[in-house]
Amino acid sequence: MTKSIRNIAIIAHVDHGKTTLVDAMLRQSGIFRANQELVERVMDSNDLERERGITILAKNTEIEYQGTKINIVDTPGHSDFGGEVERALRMVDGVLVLVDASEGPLPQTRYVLQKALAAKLPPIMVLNKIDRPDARAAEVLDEIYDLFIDLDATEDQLDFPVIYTNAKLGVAHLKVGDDSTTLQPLFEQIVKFIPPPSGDPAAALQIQVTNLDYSDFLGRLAIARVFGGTLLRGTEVAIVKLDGKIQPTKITKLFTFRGLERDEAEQVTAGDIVAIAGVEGIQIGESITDLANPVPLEPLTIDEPTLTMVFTINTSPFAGREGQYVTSRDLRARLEKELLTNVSLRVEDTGTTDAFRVLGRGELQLAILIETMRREGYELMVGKPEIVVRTENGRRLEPLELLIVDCPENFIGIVMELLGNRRGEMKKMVNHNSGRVRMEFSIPSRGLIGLRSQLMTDTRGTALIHSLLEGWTEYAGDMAMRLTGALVSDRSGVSTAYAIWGIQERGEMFVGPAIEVYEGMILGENAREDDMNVNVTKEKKQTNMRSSSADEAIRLIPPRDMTLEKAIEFIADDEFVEVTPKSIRLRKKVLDAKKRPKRWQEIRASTESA
Ligand SMILES: Nc1nc2c(ncn2[C@@H]2O[C@H](COP(=O)(O)OP(=O)(O)OP(=O)(O)O)[C@@H](O)[C@H]2O)c(=O)[nH]1
Ligand SMILES: [Mg+2]
Repeated sequence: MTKSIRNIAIIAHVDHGKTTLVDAMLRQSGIFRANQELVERVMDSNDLERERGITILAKNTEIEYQGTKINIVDTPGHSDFGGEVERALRMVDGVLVLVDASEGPLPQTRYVLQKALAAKLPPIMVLNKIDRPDARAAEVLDEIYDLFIDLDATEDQLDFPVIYTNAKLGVAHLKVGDDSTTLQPLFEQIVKFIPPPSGDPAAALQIQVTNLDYSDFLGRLAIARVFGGTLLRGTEVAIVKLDGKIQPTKITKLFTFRGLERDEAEQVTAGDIVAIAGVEGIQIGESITDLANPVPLEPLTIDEPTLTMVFTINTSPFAGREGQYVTSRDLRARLEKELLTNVSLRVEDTGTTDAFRVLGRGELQLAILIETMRREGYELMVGKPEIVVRTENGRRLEPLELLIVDCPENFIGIVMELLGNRRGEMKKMVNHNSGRVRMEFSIPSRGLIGLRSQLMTDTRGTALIHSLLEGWTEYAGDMAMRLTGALVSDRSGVSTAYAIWGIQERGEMFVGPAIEVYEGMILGENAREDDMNVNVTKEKKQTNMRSSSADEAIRLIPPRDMTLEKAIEFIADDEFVEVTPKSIRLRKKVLDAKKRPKRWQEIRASTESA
């Protein structure tokens, strides 16, 4: 009586339309009432996903097509969340590889395809956004074949079906321009081409956890794939921990997916994707098997983190004013909780109990974690992101990226110079004769820190950049860092318009008037290379004499809005970003101006000793 099942993941480069396609699939599967109001990109359900319009976490859903149950995992396309894709691939038997019919394959297309091919998952190629006026489906398909060949795909793997879609309208075509008006051709290909899950319902129980969820009533829920056997509600089973230890437990509830809902089930069988309650303490990658005959599955292994940032308790003079959780114990507990679900993150202790080294895949991944924490009421400080360096056989190695920059022709020179300073090496340049060029560089990951904002400034917001971890390379030596110093407050007080008016010609301000400041807080970017201490609290002297200059109207330039990501990109080694639920402040690590080493002396000394 087991229904026919297909398990698929949708993978692609960022923004190529995965979540939009899942929307259309859900709508057309008849799972919603005809008049049911649905938000756009319904799977992007958490606040930060909706605000930013990107997917951060991989999520499961399910649809029915002519009696076949199709479990779908929507995955994020941004490279910082690649760990989500790696773990989603463990759940499925095939993938939809989406490619924007105008942009073509980009670095994350390569990354996810490589992972899918390595896992021997058959791909269906979906060329999306065929409605774009600049769509070039035929050319893009050629680029995709080239990519497969480049990735050493086997003959079989090259034999993939191709579907052309407009995910926004919910239309799929087998040939560009055929008369289809629905996604039916896509559903058909999924059922026809993606193999049904293997696994025998009568075999020994083998389940692997690939995600965690939490319910107030049921506690921890394991989202898992049943690889073999049948699991009945209420049975005693064994959790095989990552270290091989066995923990007996009783399954209290079982759920299968249906659209955006979950249905309670009495039993689940090999092939299905399920949510399981009664597994307190279970972790991602662990197995659930028979108690009498435990046969655990291989634990999940995923790529190592490449970027690290130190998270510290807030030691600023304003600490504890705006947040609820401020102690090192709070910070530790929160980071440990994050590790349960965020498989690509690591946390290490440092020499002190007040600071933790957090390792991840990129600046955005860590910024999302920090933003989530501040919304939950945490206060903390973070230091400049650093690249993870490895030593192998006495050689110092650092991660290397493939970087693609797409920009208007007239910025080629500027982009090349900027990347040259960051030890980027140009490998290829393609001109599609659209006025824009696409350049490929090989560059140490270090060179990407803070690159995005600088590139945006230098190309007036027109450049698109994408990167992909390529491997490890010999440490490339020093790299140009921020060339400017900071404008630093020399005292505590409240900023005044009059004082800012006097300071603003020195550089660019980050604070406006009537802001409370403290000694050592960064007020702006100095135009020169050293730091400058300034008094931003100065009041205008009252005077009886009228002078034309004193009465000159005070014109303030609006301060640069330092978002969390901009602040993280900006800070130097001797600076922190202070994060609270209400504020983002930048500060020097040493607040006392008299004790603070001069920035350049300090940095030179540290690079000489390294
Ligand atoms: N013109 C056009 N736009 C589309 C189509 N499909 C998606 N889009 C738009 O592309 C943008 C990105 O869509 P998403 O569905 O969020 O892309 P995604 O692949 O899920 O993005 P990430 O999860 O962040 O990697 C949105 O503005 C969509 O409206 C399409 O077929 N045609
Ligand atoms: Mg998405």
